[in-house]
Amino acid sequence: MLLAAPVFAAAAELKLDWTGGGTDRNPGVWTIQLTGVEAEARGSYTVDGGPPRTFGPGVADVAVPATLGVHRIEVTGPAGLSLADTRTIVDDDPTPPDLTIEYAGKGTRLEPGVWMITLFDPESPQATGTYRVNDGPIHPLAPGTTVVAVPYFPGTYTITVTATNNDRDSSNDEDVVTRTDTREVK
Ligand SMILES: [Ca+2]
Ligand SMILES: [Ca+2]
Repeated sequence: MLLAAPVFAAAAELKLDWTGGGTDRNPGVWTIQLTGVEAEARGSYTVDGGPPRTFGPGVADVAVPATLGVHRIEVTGPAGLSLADTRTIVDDDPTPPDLTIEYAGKGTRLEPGVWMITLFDPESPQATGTYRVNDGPIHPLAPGTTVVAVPYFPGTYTITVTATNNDRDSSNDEDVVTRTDTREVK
């Protein structure tokens, strides 16, 4: 008795993976992988209930939407295969930089003093700022500590410091903080 020739038909397989940061800065990518099917086999996927899109054998990358909130992909392959995945996208930096102004001095013409501005944002190292004294020129400010001399002429001086996390993945994403300090020099 002859045995029937073995059939080496590969099993159809559908995979769905995700890599990324899960943030609006780096929402990530879903990877659909379809193997073990005929070259003309097709599947389809939808993102957030949108229009279905077709994919074939091999690998297909699908960008996760960068908008905040929950995003879901639903994948349907041939042979009744189906998979789904849900990701929640959060803001990579929901806070303005830490910004402080410290003063050291005596408020006299001999020792008008200095302002020490410290700008730091743990989530956004690219944070920047500006400062100005009264209505004077606006100076750029980098992360770290910056020392600004108080003018030595008698008068009242206000330093205004504004800092941003430069987080602009969407409208209303940026976070800005402003601080002031006023000193009198006699
Ligand atoms: Ca952001
Ligand atoms: Ca921040």
